[in-house]
Amino acid sequence: TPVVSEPEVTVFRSKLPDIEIPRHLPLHEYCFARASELPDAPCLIAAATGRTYTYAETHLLCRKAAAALHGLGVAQGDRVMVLLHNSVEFVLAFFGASILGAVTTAANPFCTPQEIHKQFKASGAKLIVTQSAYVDKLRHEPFFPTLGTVDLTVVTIDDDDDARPEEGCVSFWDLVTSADVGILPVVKISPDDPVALPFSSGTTGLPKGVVLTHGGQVCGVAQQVDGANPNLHMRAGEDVALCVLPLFHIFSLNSVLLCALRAGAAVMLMPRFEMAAMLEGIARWRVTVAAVVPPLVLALAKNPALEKHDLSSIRIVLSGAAPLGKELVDALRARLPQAVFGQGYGMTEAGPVLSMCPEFAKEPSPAKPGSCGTVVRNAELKVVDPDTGVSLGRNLPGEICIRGPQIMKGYLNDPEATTRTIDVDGWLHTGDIGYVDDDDEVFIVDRVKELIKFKGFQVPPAELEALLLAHPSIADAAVVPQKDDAAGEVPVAFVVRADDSDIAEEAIKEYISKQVVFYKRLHKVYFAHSIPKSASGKILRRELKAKLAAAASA
Ligand code: 4UV
Repeated sequence: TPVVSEPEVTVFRSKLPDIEIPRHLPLHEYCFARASELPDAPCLIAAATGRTYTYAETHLLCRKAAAALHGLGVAQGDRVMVLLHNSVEFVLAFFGASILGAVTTAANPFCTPQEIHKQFKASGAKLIVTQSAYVDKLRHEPFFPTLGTVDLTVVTIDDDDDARPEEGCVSFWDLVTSADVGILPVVKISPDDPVALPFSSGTTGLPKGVVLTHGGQVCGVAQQVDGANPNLHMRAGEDVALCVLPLFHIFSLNSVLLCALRAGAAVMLMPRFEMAAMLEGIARWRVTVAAVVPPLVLALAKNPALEKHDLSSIRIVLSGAAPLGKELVDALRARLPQAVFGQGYGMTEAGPVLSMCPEFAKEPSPAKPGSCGTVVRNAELKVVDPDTGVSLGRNLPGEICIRGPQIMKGYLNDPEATTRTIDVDGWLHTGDIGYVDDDDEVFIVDRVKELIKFKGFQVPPAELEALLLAHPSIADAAVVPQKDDAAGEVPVAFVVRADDSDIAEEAIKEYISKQVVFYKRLHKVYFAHSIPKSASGKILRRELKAKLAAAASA
């Protein structure tokens, strides 16, 4: 019989040996596995109130939150929407849902009612945990006409005896304080059951629900912090992780919260980025591991207030979500000489981490400036020619693909988008262009997917294009990234006016601003006679980007 030979594939793997991963454990059991060993160690530090919660307290409160959600009718498989800034309540709601076998879909509370409603609808959530300041968004006609009815339960976290819950809402703490964990139902959770549903546009189109499972997240965390030589070394009872990046994004949820808990470290929760409070918090609680995005590195490198605070506790600065320039690292390194700087490379769909700086390992090995580290353990990475799909060897840039037990199960209710992203052999195609060098280090050089990243936040062009096309004065439109020193990239639009229209740039920007969260706002509108498209009608984004680049260098 003829031998069918597989096409040659160069697979890159971690230099560290694979590890044993307890994939069978539900995520909450896996993350709190050490709670009984470390009952009195700090687990959560709420920077806003100064309160610290031990592992024993946090674990009990998570179970109480589960009982509270159960009392509100949340059952296995249900979706719970969390519309919160980083807070103790975010953590309790997330694990409370997990304990019940329910799924958390978190969103940025700064989103508009329209954006929140889209995710709420798409996820099929019936309950939203939020704070009273955002309840008005959930009353906003025509998106949310049903507040307080059977269709939607709204739980608010910030009411106390002085401020009773908003009308139509129930109080999180009333329910949690009085909850009886004895009523918790016995649920059987399998590794393939979903636990988190972040939204991401992936390589193309509109935001989609990314189904992350218990088993997948256990693997994604284990690849970073488990084993004899963890890639991201955090010490139980000693390390304190800075949690200022938003937990509704996968970087912070997975690599900060879940990893720190699994390791037995403490998590200092900051509700939002505010320089003075962050520096005070770092000094007061002796933060050791700081997860950041490049704009935060820039802000830190430039801020004179840094000198006034004792930041000597920081030993790891992990940057991710967007490219980090070498000059920027050098500028901050001068001010934090004791710290190790490096990058992680993640993508929501990838579970999320593809590669991590090896200098963060328990037994560190060196990494070059600009590298995104080496591929995580128990996973395979390959680089393919984006046009032919042919696997490429070292030092040749192509599309990065990842395979392993940590990647998403797929997009929610979207098998077509799923098969476009994860191929039949199980490879997830990232839409990122990069290469692997002679020392197994990953370098990202470009992005072929549509996605725009403003300070690490996702801006899906298709979403803005759909809004633009809905405007009667606009005949056609395309949105592409423009380079920006502070934000990395900003979205700009090319617009073809309708025949009889003289609509101005400001009017278009305002029309978009009213409908989207701040980081999706258009920074510039260029009027054009037509939008370049392929024969099949796809926008030729490369041409538009080239136009911008040519204009910038002229
Ligand atoms: O889907 P997403 O918004 O996901 C992220 C996740 C980043 C993480 C997660 C865990 C970590 O430990 C960590 O260090 C980073 O951003 O956007 C995915 C896209 O963002 C770009 C790239 O285009 C991804 O496909 N991106 C992410 N990290 C980097 C990056 C990086 N280090 N350098 C350049 N681009």
